[in-house]
Parts: sequence; C-alpha cells; structure tokens
Amino acid sequence: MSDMGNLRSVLDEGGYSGRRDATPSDLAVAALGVPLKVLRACESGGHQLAGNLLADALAGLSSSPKRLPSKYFYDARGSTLFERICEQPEYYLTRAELAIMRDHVGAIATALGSNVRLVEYGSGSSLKTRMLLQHLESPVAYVPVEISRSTLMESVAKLEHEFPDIEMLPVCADFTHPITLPRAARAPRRTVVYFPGSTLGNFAPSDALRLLRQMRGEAGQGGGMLDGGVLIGVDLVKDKAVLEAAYNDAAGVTAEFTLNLLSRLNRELGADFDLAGFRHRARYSALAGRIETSIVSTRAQDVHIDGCSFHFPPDESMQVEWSCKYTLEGFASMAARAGLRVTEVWTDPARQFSVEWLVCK
Ligand code: AVJ
Repeated sequence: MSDMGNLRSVLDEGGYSGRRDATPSDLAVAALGVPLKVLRACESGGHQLAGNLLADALAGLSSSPKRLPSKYFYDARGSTLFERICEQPEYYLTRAELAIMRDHVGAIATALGSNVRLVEYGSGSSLKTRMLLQHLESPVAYVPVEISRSTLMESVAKLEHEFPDIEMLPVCADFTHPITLPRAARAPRRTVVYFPGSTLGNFAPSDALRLLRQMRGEAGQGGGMLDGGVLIGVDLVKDKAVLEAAYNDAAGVTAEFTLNLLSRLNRELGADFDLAGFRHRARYSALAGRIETSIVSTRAQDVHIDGCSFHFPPDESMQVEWSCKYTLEGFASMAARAGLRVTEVWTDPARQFSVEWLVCK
C-alpha cells in the first residue's frame, strides 16, 4: 500500500473521535504526507493537555510538599533531551532493553503471535517498536499513544514509510486518562499493549496498578478475538551507586531535562521561574525501591503563575519524578493483582533490565 493509500483509508474511515469532512487544511496536510489522524487527534487533545498543565501546575505548587507531574517533561525539547539521556554512558536502561530486544526479538514475536493489533503507550522515538514490527508475523495495525505531538508525528511518518502494509493509527493523548482507541480496518487476532522503557516506574504503586488494569482491559476486549496481552519493559532493583549515576549523568543532561520542566512552565504558562535559582537532585530510596527526583530551590524566592504567587524557602524541594525499580517477584505480584500473569521474562546478561510478557488471567 502506498502512503496515499494509508491516508486514503484514514480519510475514508473518519477520525477515531467521530467522522468529519476533510477541510482544506487537512488536504494540504495530506499532500505533505503527514497522517491526518495525527493532526486531528492532536487538535482535540492539545487544548486539554494545555488546560491540564495549568491546573496541574497550580495544584502541585499549592500542595505540601510541592510537586509537579513528570508527564510534563515531554514537550519537544524534553523529548529531545530524553533521547540524549538514553545515550549517556551511565543511563544503562535503554542499552539493556535494546540488547534484550536484539537478542530475543524472535522469541518475543513468537510469544505475541500473528495478526496483532499493537497498541503502544508513550511511543517515544519507536526504535524498539521498529524491531518488533520487523519480526511480528503480519501485524494488523500500530496504535501509538503519545503525549508529545512532535515525537508522535515524526516517528509515525518514519514507520509509515518502512511498514506500508501496517495500518498506522496514531493518537496524540495522555494515556493516563481513559481513552477509546481506534480499531483497525482488518480484524486482528489479538491486541497487544506494548509499554517499553520502564515508563511504568514513573507511577506510584496505586497508579501503576490502575494503569496495568487499563492495559488489561484494552488487551482483553474480545469480540471473537483471542485474549491479548501486555509486553512491558521493567527496570530491576540493583546497586544504589549504579542507579544514582544513571539519574545524575556527568554531562548534566538529566539535570537539564529536569529543569526544562520549569522552562516549559515559563514558556507555556508565562511563569517566572529563575532557572539559576533551582537545581536537579536524584536519590535512590532503597526502602521505597525508587529513584526520587526533585527540583531544589537554592535560595528564598517567589514564583508567579497565572496571578498566583508561590514561595520557596532555601533548600525546599519539589517532587517531580519517581522511577520505581522492581524485583521480578514484586512485579509479578502487582501484575497478578491487575489480572495479568507473567508468562515469559527476558533479561540482559547482567540482569539489569527485563522485558516481560503478561497474558490475561
Ligand atoms: C522514560 C520514565 C523510563 O524514569 O528512567 C530518565 C525518565 N528521567 N532520566 C526513567 C527519566 C530521568 C525515564 N523513563
């Protein structure tokens, strides 16, 4: 199928949020070869995301201790910085997961089976997805759900070129909210939710459990289909020094990534954070089994957003990210509570990271 063929099918089918006629700007976009659904999904999701940013920032800065949600790291600049984090020598996660995919993608594809509708939460740059799509037997559709519009559009444009026979159904949305995902034109054998990169680690245990249940719901909805499953990347508990180095790289990219959250609030909400007055801090709590990342105020200062004023005493820290680490047993018991059974686990030789195949119980 050609690129225009893909666009045609998107046009014929209408958007996942309802049919509407193509406007002149849609047609201009179609001519450029950008999938229409990306633009349409982003248009509807975009306002909501911006609205949530203000509400979430005000609520987070008003709470005690102050906090900001880590999902807002990923604007265009944050997504670029995250890709640079993945290249840092201390950040072992990406390399370990890629090594697992490289060594075991054949077995992984066999476990998932043929004619899969592949849903991906937080699709990022889709490098690991490319390996998966190359090895799966006649996959039906790829449904990436990604909060960063620029990342989503770039990765789908590339994948569409490389996999012209796979229906591309990109959705620009926040996957932490319940969403109705588009169905494929051709009937799949099962739905597989792919959640790589240890993104689950960014959620508190109760939210992680809720998200696993949401994925189980997406994978389990039958209608004559086989029950599907969840393919997930899970980072494992390890030495504190290794973990802390991964989140405090020597080149300072992670610090820049963390502080970009404040730049984003300045850019998008007209806040007046002075970046010179804040620093990045990431520490491992062995008790909680997680890296806790904070932004620390280096002096007394006041910050203004949307007519509200927030005071920071010196050394006050603002919680911005958790990166939870799991033992294989701990993760399996959480999955079980979400109605999922771990049936296969692949790890890298150093057992730093795992890719796990969960099926509906
Ligand atoms: C993309 C969520 C897996 O927590 O390791 C990297 C994000 N933050 N360095 C992680 C992140 C700081 C990353 N995840």
